[in-house]
Amino acid sequence: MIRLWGFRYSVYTWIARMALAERGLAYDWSEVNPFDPEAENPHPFGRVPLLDHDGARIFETAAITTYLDEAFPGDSWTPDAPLSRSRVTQVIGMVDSYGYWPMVRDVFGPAVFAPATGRAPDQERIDGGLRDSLPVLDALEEIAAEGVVLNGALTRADLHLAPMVGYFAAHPPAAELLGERPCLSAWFSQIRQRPSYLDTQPGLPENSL
Ligand SMILES: N[C@@H](CCC(=O)N[C@@H](CS)C(=O)NCC(=O)O)C(=O)O
Repeated sequence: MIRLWGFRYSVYTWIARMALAERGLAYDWSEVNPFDPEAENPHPFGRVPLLDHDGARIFETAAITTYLDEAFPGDSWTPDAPLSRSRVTQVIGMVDSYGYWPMVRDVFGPAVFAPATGRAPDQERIDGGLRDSLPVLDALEEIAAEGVVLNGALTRADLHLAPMVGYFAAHPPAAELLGERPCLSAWFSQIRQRPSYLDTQPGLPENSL
């Protein structure tokens, strides 16, 4: 039995759900808001997501997608060639270390999510997030242009990156920055059409303004 502990608006949870959808796996869902200090959260660092498969608990989204890749049948999301494998790890590492905070926490959160929940956008934070996203977008554009990964053959790099870019590009000035990077844009316009992406898209809170 598979159970995913996650928060419906969490970008990392979205990655795990997209991977589960790509593998065609059914799972039980436990909603936990990691920003609620009262919430009962099995994750030792108070984050989401966490996957439980027959009692084996896995956290860290890259570990979850690796597990789903290898434990269940389907096309491999890990290429064979050394450079491709390295690029997959590189994209995931860049997203985690340099992309998530500016693209999601500083841009999507204040520019898209906060206004949808009736809170005023913090423009200074958004501007800082847009600025800090630039080197990440440039490095990703270079990787997309090289074509070794982000090239249409699904890898764990695609799964890790698509929800991040999806949230980021929900803010029109961020979408413009993406549009200025043709190879990354072309990659995103393809991956955003996959059923696994569309079917797991979180949307915004229903009590939006
Ligand atoms: N390194 C973790 C990061 C997960 C993460 O940061 N998730 C966010 C939600 S998208 C979270 O739980 N944030 C709660 C917090 O920052 O306190 C992973 O790869 O799963």
